[in-house]
Amino acid sequence: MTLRRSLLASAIAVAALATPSFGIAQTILKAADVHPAGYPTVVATENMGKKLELASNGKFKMQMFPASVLGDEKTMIEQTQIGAIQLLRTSLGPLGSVVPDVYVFNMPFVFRNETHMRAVIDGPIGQEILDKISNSPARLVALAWQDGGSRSLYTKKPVRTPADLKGQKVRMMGNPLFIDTMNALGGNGIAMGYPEVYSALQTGVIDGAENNPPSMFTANHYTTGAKYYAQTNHLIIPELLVMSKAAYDKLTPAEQTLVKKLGREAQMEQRVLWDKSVVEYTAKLKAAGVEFIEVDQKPFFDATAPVRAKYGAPFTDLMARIAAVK
Ligand code: GTR
Repeated sequence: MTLRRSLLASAIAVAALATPSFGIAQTILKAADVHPAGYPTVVATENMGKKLELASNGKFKMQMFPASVLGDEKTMIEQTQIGAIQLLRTSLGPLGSVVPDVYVFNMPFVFRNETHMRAVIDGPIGQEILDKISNSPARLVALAWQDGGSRSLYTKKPVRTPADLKGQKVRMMGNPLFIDTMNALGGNGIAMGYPEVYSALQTGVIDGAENNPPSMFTANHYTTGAKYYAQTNHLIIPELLVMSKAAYDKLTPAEQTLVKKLGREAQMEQRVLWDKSVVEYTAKLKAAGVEFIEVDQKPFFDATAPVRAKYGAPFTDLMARIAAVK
């Protein structure tokens, strides 16, 4: 049994042994995240759990499994689908392979900037995508959005234009759209789970990766020699809090409303924590010697046009609506 599998097994055992509190059986909700304790998504989800415990008089208790202890995102999405994990904070990246409707938010440069992305997810389009996930056969209930900022490239050799990516192996999230994106930019996209990226950078299996500053710092990727951060902002991918449908269906209608309300509060709380963490971790990366390179986004935008054409074909109306959001 691998360490992850045995952790998962003990997590299930903990849930089965849940002790009654206040005279009622207590339900343990296992929550999971690839990020470590203290990361904005983890803190906001934990606080949601505390509020849920209080509002339900102890009927529900959340137990957080951070730092990928239950596996990479793809594995955790599967575990949430089958009900072994009840609450998951995940990027929409790996979810694209499970619910193709979310591809529209996975495309490079589909949002003008983060303000535009927030306006879209806070409005009717954001709700439509949440509903599409919940109504899909994936057995997931999309509770609320989370913020993952903008993803930029970090490599061992500096990148200023797409031509500089030639011959560079760059880790992308597991979703063919992202591999196509990197290949369209001229590099070699390599799909890999988040927990493997650090050692792949260290051993030279890959030459770079792409992410936001808080992830680059907290996952220690900056210590591997990938110290050139080219600010391409090529992907602005909203993140998500999902509940296993198996767990959601066991709730009363009032509890379902409560979980959605608290999910929405977690969204707003995380956003504040997120903005602070981007400032904090950008400063830490710079202090650690990471060179932030300003790049002209236009050649990166132009090179990825075929990806938007290919994956955006089923979403042309929706993309026009997204572009029209101020
Ligand atoms: C982070 C994101 C995670 C995960 C990770 C990755 O920015 O918050 O959910 O998707 O990137 O690159 O795998």
